[in-house]
Amino acid sequence: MKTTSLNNDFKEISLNKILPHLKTTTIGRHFKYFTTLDSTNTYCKLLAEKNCPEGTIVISEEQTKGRGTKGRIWSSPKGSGLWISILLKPKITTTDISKITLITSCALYETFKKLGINSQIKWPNDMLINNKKVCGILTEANIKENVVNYIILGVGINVNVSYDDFNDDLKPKATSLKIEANKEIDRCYVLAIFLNYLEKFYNQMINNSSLEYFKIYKENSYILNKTVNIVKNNTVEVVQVLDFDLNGFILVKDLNGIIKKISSAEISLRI
Ligand code: BT5
Repeated sequence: MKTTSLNNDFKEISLNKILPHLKTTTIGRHFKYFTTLDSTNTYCKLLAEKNCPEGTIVISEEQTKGRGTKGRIWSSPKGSGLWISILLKPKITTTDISKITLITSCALYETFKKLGINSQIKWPNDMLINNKKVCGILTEANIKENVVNYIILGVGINVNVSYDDFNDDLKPKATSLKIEANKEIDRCYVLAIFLNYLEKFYNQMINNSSLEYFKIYKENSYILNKTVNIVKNNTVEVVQVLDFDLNGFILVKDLNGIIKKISSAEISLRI
């Protein structure tokens, strides 16, 4: 771990404050900490190419080029969020990649619940509190010959981000744990609890031992049974969300009563 002394007014993330709460055997056991990075996902990919072990976590106090999906920007102000990437090497096929995002949502849901905060899972990769986005997930897979080589799981959690830290575009639609709980939250504790749940659901997923996570996913979905707009190639269609499957598809019914399966890769969702 890089031990840089910071002259800032935030409490920096340190392994010493994480370890007392961390119960995992693999995830988070190799820890790379930075004060600034362009993107933790980009750096984690370099580590993956150098054959770093599964569970390696990259954390940065700020990101200068934090990324969302589809080339979008992820705002990552200094010292107030958890901007992290985790290297995973599951033995899964490409059809199972979206399960990683699914279990991550459930781990985040359980983490926030433990803090006394009720959240909702917005398919495919957002967490909401009181209808505002608190967290985003960016799952990037390296695939060779249809087999998953490794996955970089990027997670951005607005922990102590203040309202004023959000730009005008984000102010109406983003929130943080601090805003919702009305108090400063210990980032190290949040991180450890999240990694504990993540490893639990990850093991359930790769061992096929339980579908507990899928139950949590459905019970706390923001879009299940709702009418939503799906945007595809600049056309908007109104549909009702009927169900999810484990491979990241939603089952929807259109206005003509026709039922179809849709993947997040094909569309954007508007509610
Ligand atoms: C996501 O994309 O939500 C995935 C975000 C993943 C960020 C993590 S941080 C660590 C790791 N390293 C990275 O470089 N990335 C990952 P998407 O669903 O495409 O949402 C992007 C949209 O969310 C933006 O277009 C904004 O509207 C909104 N947004 C940006 N920053 C936000 C923030 N801090 N809080 C809430 N919403 C935000």
